Amino acid sequence: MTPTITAFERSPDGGRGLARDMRVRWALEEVRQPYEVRLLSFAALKAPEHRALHPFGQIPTYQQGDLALFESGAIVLHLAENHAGLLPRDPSARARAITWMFAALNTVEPPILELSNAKLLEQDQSWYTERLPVVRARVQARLEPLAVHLGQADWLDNTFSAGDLLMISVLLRLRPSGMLEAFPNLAAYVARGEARPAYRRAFEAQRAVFLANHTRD
Ligand code: GTB
Repeated sequence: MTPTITAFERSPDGGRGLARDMRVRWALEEVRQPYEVRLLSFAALKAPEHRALHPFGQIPTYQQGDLALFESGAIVLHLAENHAGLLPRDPSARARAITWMFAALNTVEPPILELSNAKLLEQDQSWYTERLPVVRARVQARLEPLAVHLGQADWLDNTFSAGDLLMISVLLRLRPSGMLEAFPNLAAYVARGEARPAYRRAFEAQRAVFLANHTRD
């Protein structure tokens, strides 16, 4: 049965692939699973019908038959566990790849999100310019050891996995800050992810939604 995911009808990311349906689309493309997309307005996100699928009233969700999931990380893990291509078969390598999925979402993403939120929501606060270097330093404190770990390798643990998919998705959110450029190996790692055919297909699919809604205005 073809799964259905949800995405923004009008994504505030302007078609740059930064909303979290993108990581689910990318995973679906990596495992070659066709999918459908149900687009939601901001009002529809908070309606009871959607909250029945996603208690927090957000995107993305994933439905396939009787199964309904929310949380992009859980959806990517579900896809990785049920299709070949996103997790190694060797149990230890598999556990390490899942560790990197958690590292992306639990350790690296929070300070990046804090930086995005500061820029988006706090610019007019009197304390903004004082706080910004503190928030940037927290991001830096995650990028430095990540860059050391990656070194000159292509991927975090030998072969491309769902850990890389999530880590690259998280790092992409940093691009407007210019902070990635200080780490050429991380910038190259992100570019390597973006160059994957599955990423390109996912990116074009989410961008097509933005362009369709944009030209209708
Ligand atoms: N932990 C959840 C997950 O990983 O699935 C978080 C889901 C989430 O934050 N969803 C956001 C949402 O639905 C969209 S992705 N927001 C609406 C709401 O909460 O009412 C976050 C996002 C939004 C915008 C940009 N952007 O403009 O660049 C990037 C990312």
